[in-house]
Amino acid sequence: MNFPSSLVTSLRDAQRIVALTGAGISAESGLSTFRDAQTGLWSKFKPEQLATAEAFQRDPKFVQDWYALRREQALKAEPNAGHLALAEMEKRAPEFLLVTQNVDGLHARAGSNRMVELHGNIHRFRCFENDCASENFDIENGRCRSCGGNLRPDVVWFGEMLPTDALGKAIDAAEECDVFFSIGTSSVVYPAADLWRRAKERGAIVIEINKDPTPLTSLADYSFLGKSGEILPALIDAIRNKNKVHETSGPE
Ligand code: BV8
Repeated sequence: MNFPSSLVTSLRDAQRIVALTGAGISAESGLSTFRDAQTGLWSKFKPEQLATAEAFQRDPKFVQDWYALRREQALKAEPNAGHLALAEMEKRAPEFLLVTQNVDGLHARAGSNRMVELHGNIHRFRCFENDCASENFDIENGRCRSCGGNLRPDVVWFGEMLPTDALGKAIDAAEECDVFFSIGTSSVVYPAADLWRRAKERGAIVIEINKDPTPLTSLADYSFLGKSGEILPALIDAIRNKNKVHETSGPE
C-alpha cells in the first residue's frame, strides 16, 4: 500500500499523536459494530435503545443478558493487527494517547497503555440503584449484595455523562496533538465525534481510516477507506522504511 510521502514524513516527525477508535477496529476480531444488525433476542432493537438507563430500568435482565453476550464475545475475541499496530505506534511516538469508544477491552489486551476508555469497559460492573462498593457484587446473578439492587455494566449509556477525567484527557490531548487519527468509527456519537474538530482547529493533521465514508471523510486531511487491520500495519511499515531511508541517506 502506498501512502503520500508528505504524510509518512509528518507521522515520522510527529511529537504528539492522538488516535480515536470505534467499533470498526474490532470488526476484524469478529465483533459486530454498533451499526451492524443486532442478533438474537435483541435484533429488534437499535443499540441506542438498549444502551440506556431507561431500557435497564424497564427490563434489567434483558439488558444484562445483552451485555453478557457481548462480554462473552469480547473475551473469546483476539486483538487484531489494527490493535497491535496502535500499540506499536504508542511505543514509537514521543507522546501518544489512544482514545477509544470501545468497551471490549481489546486495546489493553493488545498492549496499549497510554489509553482512555471514553465509554467505559464491559468487563467492569456498577451497582445501578446505589452505586455501592464493588466488593459485595454477585456478578453471577447480576445483583448487589449490599443493597439487593441490580448490577449494570460500567459503561456510559446514551444520555449519560462521560467520565470527566477520561473526557478531559481526551480533549486536552486532541487540542495539543500534531496528528489526530479517527479509526473505525462512524463519527456520529458525541462528544467523541467532536474531538477531531478540536484538533483540526489547532493545526493538527487529521487522518481517517474507515471502511465506509463518514461525516468526517470530506473534512479530514487524509481519508483511507478500507480495513484498519490492513491499513494501520502498512502505515507503520511505511514509517519504519522512511526511517531506514532517512538513516541511510541523511536529512532530506
Ligand atoms: C451525552 C457504551 C449528555 C455503551 C456508547 C450532539 C449532537 C447529537 C446528539 C448528541 C449530541 N450530544 C449528545 C448527543 C446524544 C448522544 C449521541 O451522540 N447520539 C448520537 C447517536 C446522535 N450522546 C450521548 O448520549 C453521550 N452522552 O451526551 O450526555 C449529557 C450532558 C449533560 C448531562 C447529561 C448527559 C453518551 C454517548 C456514549 C454512549 N455509549 N457505548 C455500549 O457500548 O453498550 S456509544 C457506542 O456507540 C460506542 O461506544 C460508540 O461510541 C458508538 C458507536 O459508534 P462507532 O464505534 O463509530 O461504531 P459504528 O458501528 O457506528 O461504526 C463503525 C464504523 O466502523 C463504521 O463506519 C464502519 O464503516 C467502520 N468499519 C467496520 N469494519 C471496519 C471499519 N473500519 C475500519 N476497519 C474495519 N475492518
